[in-house]
Amino acid sequence: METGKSPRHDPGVDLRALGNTPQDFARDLLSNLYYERGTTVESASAQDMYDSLARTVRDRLAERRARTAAAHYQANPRWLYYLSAEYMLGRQLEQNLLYTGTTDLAREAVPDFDTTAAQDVEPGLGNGGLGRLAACLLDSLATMDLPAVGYGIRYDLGIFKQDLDAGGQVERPDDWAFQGNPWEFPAPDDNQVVGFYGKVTSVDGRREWEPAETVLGEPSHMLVPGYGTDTVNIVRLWRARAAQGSFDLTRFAHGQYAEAVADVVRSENISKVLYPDDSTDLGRELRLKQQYFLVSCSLRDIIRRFSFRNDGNWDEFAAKTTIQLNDTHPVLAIPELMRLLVDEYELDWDRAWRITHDTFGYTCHTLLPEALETWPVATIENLLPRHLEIIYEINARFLAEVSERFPGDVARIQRMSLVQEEPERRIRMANLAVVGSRAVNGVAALHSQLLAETTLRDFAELWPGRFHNVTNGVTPRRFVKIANPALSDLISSALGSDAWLRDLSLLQGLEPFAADDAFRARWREIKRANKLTLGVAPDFLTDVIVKRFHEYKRQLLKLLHTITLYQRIRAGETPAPRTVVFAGKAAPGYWAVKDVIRLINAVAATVNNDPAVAPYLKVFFPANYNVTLGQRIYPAADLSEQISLAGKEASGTGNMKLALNGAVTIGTLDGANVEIRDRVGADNFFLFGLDAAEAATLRSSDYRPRDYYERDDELRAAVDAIGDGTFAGGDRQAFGGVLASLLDRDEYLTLADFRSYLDAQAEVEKVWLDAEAWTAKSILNTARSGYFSSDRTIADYTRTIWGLDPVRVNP
Ligand code: GPV
Repeated sequence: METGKSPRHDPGVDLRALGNTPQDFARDLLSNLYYERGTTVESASAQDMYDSLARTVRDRLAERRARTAAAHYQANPRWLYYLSAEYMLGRQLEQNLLYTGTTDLAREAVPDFDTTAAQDVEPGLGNGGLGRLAACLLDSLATMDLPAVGYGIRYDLGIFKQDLDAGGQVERPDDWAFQGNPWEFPAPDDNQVVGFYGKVTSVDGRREWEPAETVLGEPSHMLVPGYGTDTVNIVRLWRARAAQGSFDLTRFAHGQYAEAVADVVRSENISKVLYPDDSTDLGRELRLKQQYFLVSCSLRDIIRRFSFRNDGNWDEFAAKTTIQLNDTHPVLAIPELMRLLVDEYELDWDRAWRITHDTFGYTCHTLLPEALETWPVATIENLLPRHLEIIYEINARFLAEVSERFPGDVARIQRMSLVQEEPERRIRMANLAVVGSRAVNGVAALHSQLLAETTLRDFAELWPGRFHNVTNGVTPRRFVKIANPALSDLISSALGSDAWLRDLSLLQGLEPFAADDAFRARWREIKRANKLTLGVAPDFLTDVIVKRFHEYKRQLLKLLHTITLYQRIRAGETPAPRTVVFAGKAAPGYWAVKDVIRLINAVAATVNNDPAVAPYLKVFFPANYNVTLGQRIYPAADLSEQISLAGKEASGTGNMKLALNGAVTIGTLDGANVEIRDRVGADNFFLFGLDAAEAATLRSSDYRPRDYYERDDELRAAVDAIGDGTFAGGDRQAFGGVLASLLDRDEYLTLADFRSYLDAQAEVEKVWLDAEAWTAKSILNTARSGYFSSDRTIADYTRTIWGLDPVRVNP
């Protein structure tokens, strides 16, 4: 048991008396309705019923959780702690019904099940791929019985909700827990005190930090059940609270109401809102406060848990504890652990450094320079003065090591230093992460290779053994079984069991069915039905590009193709009918792509209102792409667009979700696309575009997008249509920014890849018109994508980086 309180108390009753007969379930539901909500079946609102159902399901997991905690206490295992500023957990109800095997019981017991289930709100505590990956990894860790805790921040407001107003993105706050969150267990007694600002003094030869401000971190946890096992792990989320007594009664008495709560508000703002900037470094002080808040609370909690069975035995710490840093957001954990060990537990520096270094692993998720976090020295000095001293000390010792290996190589030392000098002094968080970790990994084979050759090259030369690849994966439970129940049933009946849900390599067994007419017909029927559920035409090719909006992801390239299709149809051509689905959010301040969203919707309005075009082309932009919407889109997709400029997308994970649902990919050799193509076969993947080396060469040469524009008539016509008011009621200025960015800069080589992309799309269309050939490719994509299960990802981490053993939970 890991709460630290009365570990071996055995209540002497069997809580599994939470039975699974329809009577048991109905009784527990009623009991929750009466005793937790204080209402009756007759007067229950949809929210009352939802909350009671959630508790009824949750209690079944809670009992497994108690057994898991007991097994973990018994085993005293090596633990994995996953530190992440983001988790995109997705809706909980359907998952937890599935994992407890109570779906049918719930449908029977709840009067209006669909209305009740529709109350379930997805906790959107992340931006995109990085946050969703964290959730998939937690799912797989539990499924594989590995002892792990996820640590994160319980933001009051998650990723904003996206509305479309006149085609443009409008952001609304996501007050996700407004009606309460029945999945969460508060643990206020496990709170931690976090310090900020203040000064450092020397006391008896030791450095002592006296913070000027303190905030409470109050944890709560959500359950993370494994599939097909009794293991239930937790994700522990911290919420900032003002210390008791922060309300200023004196000010209140003087009528200064806002001032009376100023301290409370200031403290609680730390976990108020998720920063909505994906893969860009914003550099706001509050963000640094969030990062330190997460790290400080989590490390103290980790030490508390360690001390419970291994008190004071610091030489065991790194053997019992491995902490994975999800990108650089939690990298202050490195100086914070040093501070705790040296200042608070009084270990000498070298011993503390050995422990720290042996404890951490760092996963990098990008190659984009603008995503590599740096913080001004002045900001850190003000907020975390002792941490800055520690970072300087780490740097001094590290640079001495570099000088010894590369004497006189001043340029190298400047590049590797944790401190950037120009144009202002800043701390390079990725460098700190690499120096302070035992293992560093990228998230796809190409990404890890490029990291070692470019972004982190100096470090890979110094410590080649520290660098690894762990290709991302996705959970097949949520993204196939729950998202696509009909396809899952077909797969299970073809394979003779549902064992594939815990061993996705078994999907290979589907390969022979690609040649089976009846199976192919059934496969197509399911795709058709899934399109109807999504609300798109069942016989059109469903062509999807769903992901965060970024220039490097090149939604504009897809749009240029769409405009060309429109112009061809207007000119009398009759291409294969297709629906182009765009979905995704843009960071609120990222105007370049907000204009792209506006342009897509302007094109959609023109295309969708043109009766001459209607039989051949539709453009669909459902608002507010999130996990829930993704679960509806992936099963309906025929074509998966993965068209980032090669060398820019670290991995991608939507590509995997789509392939597993039978979408065929059109893509560049970027991120995990490379591995998808290797596995599904070049014949079952539509490749186009520059590769990473070619793209880098072209970008560093005198690239002139206008040359491509002038040489290609269709490209010119499509670009001209953006600038001549075709999609803006004649207003030539409406999309001037987009036009200029394409013709003057085209940073992501959209025009250079346009013709190659259109050629590949022509190939797509040819194959699509042969429904049998297309379906065979679709089936083979599913059959050969078992590698992209996050269970395999976890097996790789466990083997190459974490060295964890499973702990089985007694039934
Ligand atoms: I750095 N990623 C993200 O979602 N947010 C970030 O802040 C950063 C990276 C993404 C990458 O862009 C994807 O290529 C990758 O698949 C995903 O992280 C998970 O590794």
